[in-house]
Amino acid sequence: MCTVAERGVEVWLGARDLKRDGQFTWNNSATYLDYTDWGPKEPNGYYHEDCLATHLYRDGKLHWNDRACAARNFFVCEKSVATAGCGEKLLNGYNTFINKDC
Ligand SMILES: [Ca+2]
Ligand SMILES: [Ca+2]
Repeated sequence: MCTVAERGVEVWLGARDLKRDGQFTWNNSATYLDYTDWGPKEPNGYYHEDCLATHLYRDGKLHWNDRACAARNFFVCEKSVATAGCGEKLLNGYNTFINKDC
């Protein structure tokens, strides 16, 4: 079940901008994001918020937020589509699971 995100809990998504502030790359491939879903006025953390997480905004939906990497969050794991059993297709052809089958 993916109910963690549905309740609005912050979840790490696996990207950061440690090398160049404001230029986020995926942790597993070092490629720049080819899709974004930033919340209003995000990313806003500059040098103090370097990791990508979800956040529940006033529209009632989860969008992206840059957040301090030392913050404690839930996390997602990804599996290739060929071996995936459920989940939401979110990133680069992979199904993303929230704390399930990790
Ligand atoms: Ca930053
Ligand atoms: Ca932020």
